[in-house]
Amino acid sequence: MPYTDVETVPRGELEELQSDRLAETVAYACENVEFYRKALDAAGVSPDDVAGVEDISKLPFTTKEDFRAEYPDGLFAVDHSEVRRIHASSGTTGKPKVVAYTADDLGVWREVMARSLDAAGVRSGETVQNAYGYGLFTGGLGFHDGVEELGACVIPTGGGDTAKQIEMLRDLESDVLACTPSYCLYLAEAVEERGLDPTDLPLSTVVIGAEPFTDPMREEIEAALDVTAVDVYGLSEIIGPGVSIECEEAQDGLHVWEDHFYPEVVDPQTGEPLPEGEEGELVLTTLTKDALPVLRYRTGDMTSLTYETCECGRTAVRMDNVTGRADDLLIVRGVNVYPSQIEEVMLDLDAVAPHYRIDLTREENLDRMRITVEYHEEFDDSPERLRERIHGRLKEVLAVTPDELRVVEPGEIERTEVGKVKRVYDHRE
Ligand code: DLL
Repeated sequence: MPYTDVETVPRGELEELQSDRLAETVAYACENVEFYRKALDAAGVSPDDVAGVEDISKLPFTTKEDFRAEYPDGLFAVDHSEVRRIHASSGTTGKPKVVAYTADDLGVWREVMARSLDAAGVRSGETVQNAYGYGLFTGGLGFHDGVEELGACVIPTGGGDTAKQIEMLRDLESDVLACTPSYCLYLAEAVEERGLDPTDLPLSTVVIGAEPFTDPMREEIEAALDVTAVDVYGLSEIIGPGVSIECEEAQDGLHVWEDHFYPEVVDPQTGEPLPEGEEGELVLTTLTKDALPVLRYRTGDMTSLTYETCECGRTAVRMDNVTGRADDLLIVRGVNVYPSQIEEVMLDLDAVAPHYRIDLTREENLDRMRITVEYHEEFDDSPERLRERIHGRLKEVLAVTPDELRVVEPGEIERTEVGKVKRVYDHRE
C-alpha cells in the first residue's frame, strides 16, 4: 500500500490536478516575483495563457544563472517574515543558490520525503542512520524530517566521522543507511579495514543519491553490504531530496512526485520538449511551493521519462537514473566524453576498485587526459597487464584515448569522506 492515495490515481485525474496547480503557480509567481513578471512579459505570455499542463512549453525556462543573478532572495515570493528555513547549494563557480521554505513548504518536503522512504521500503519502527550532511546542504535535514514524518527513528550522524558511523551502525543496529553512493563504498571499505565483515551489519537498505552513479557501482554497494540500494534524486532549487525515488519492488526508474513537481525532458541544445523515452535534460516546475515557486527549471541532469504504470502500482511517471549532466560533458580535443562512459569501463572489470579520477590539462594548446585507477585488494596479476586491458576497453568506448593511464595500489586515490565525490579535475580553465 503506497503512503498516499495520490500515488496510484489514474493519470487523467493526476493531470487535472497538475493543470489546476500549474495555472495557480504561474499566476502566483507573476503576482509575487518580479523576475517572473518580467520573464513572462519578455516571452509575450500572460498567466491567462496557461490553462493547464498542455500549455507549459509556452513558459520561458529558469536557469541556474537566474538563481545567481537574483542572489540572494530575488526569486522569493514571500516576505522574509514568512520564511521558516533557508538552505543553499554551492555551485562550481560564484555565489551559492539560496532557497527558502515557508511552514507549508516544509510540510510538503516532509511528505514527499516520507513517501520516498516508504517507496524505498523503509517502515515506521525502523532505524535510519542519516549520513547526509546537515547544514546548508538539503540532504541532512531533508532526510531527517522525512524519517520522523514516516514514524521511523532517525540517527543524525551527518556526513563524515566514519568511526562513529560504524559504531552506530553496529551498536544501534540501523536498518537503513542514507548517504551518497561514494561514501557508502568508502564506509564499506572502512568496515573491512577494521577487520569486520560489512555484510554482518544489520543493514537491509541504503538510500543513495545526491551524485551520479552507474549500475555496476550500485551492484558493488549491494554486494559489499548485502543490501538493496535505492536511488533517490532531488535538488535544492526544487525542494531538496525527495523529488523522485525508485521503489523497492522494481528498482526500475525513479517515481517523480508529480502532484508537486512537473517534469519535462528537453533537448539540451534547442530546449525543445522530447517525447517519452528519449534522453535529454530534465526540466522541473514546482506545483505547490510558496516561498520559491520555480517555473521550468533547467536542472542540467540528463534522463528520460516513462509513463507506463510500474509493477508497484504507482502511476507516477518514472525518470531514468541520472548518470550524467548536460553540462558535465567533457570536451577533450574536440571529442565529447561523458565521465560515466569511463566509469562503466572501470566498474565492469573485477580487478579494478571503484575508485578512479580523471585529470584534464592543456599543454601547448593541446588537451591531455590522464586517468588514474586503483586495482582491487584481491587483484594478484600484473598491473601492467591490467593497464593494457583497461586501455583496450577505453579505446572501444571512447572516441579519444587517455594520454596517460595509471594503475595504482589500493588506497592511493584520495577518498571523499564528506560531501559529494569529485572524480573529474579539469585544470584547463
Ligand atoms: O543533492 C539533494 C539530494 C540530497 C538528493 C540527498 C539526494 C540525496 P543539490 O546539492 O542541490 O541537492 O544538488 C543537486 O545533485 O541537480 C544532480 O546533478 C545531483 N543529484 C542529486 N541526486 C542525484 C541522483 C541534492 N540520485 C544535484 N543521481 C542534481 C544523480 C543526483 N545525480
